[in-house]
Amino acid sequence: MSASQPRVLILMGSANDWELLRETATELDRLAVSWEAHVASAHRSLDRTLALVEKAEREGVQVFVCGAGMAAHLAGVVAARTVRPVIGVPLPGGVNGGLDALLSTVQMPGGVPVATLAVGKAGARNAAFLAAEILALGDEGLRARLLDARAAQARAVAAADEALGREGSSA
Ligand code: RP5
Repeated sequence: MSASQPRVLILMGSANDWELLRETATELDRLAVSWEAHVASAHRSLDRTLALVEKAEREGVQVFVCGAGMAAHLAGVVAARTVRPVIGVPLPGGVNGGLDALLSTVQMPGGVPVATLAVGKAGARNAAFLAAEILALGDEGLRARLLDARAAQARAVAAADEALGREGSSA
């Protein structure tokens, strides 16, 4: 949990999901966005999950990130309870490397959206960036930090190309 009042609530269907959802927390820390994380299963602890969402709303959480595997309905039930943005991260471990979780998360009925990202680590990292982009609509400092992060990515690609150096040519 980060120190100040959380702006992002990270929910995961199982403690075992923290290995990947930690990526979200790490990127939020890099962007100086406060967060809090909880284990909250859609199927095994529905009432507690909904109570966590309501409490988070009262306390000012602005974006929800929900990661789950298999029959991944966590993001969907959270979206059913709130009109704040819900970002879904399908996790691998089930059928076809997480295809089950992807479809369970993305196939929401019209009117109850879940912004569904890639399966696994890339999705978990992008959940932080997308949450930050939403928050940055009203936060110029955060927008500047996002632009810095993009510039750092571009520098890293250029550095990787340079490191490839002579191996990158038959000459
Ligand atoms: C989902 O089922 C969880 O999100 C997890 O990814 C998957 C397996 O749960 P555990 O057996 O690890 O508790 O609800």
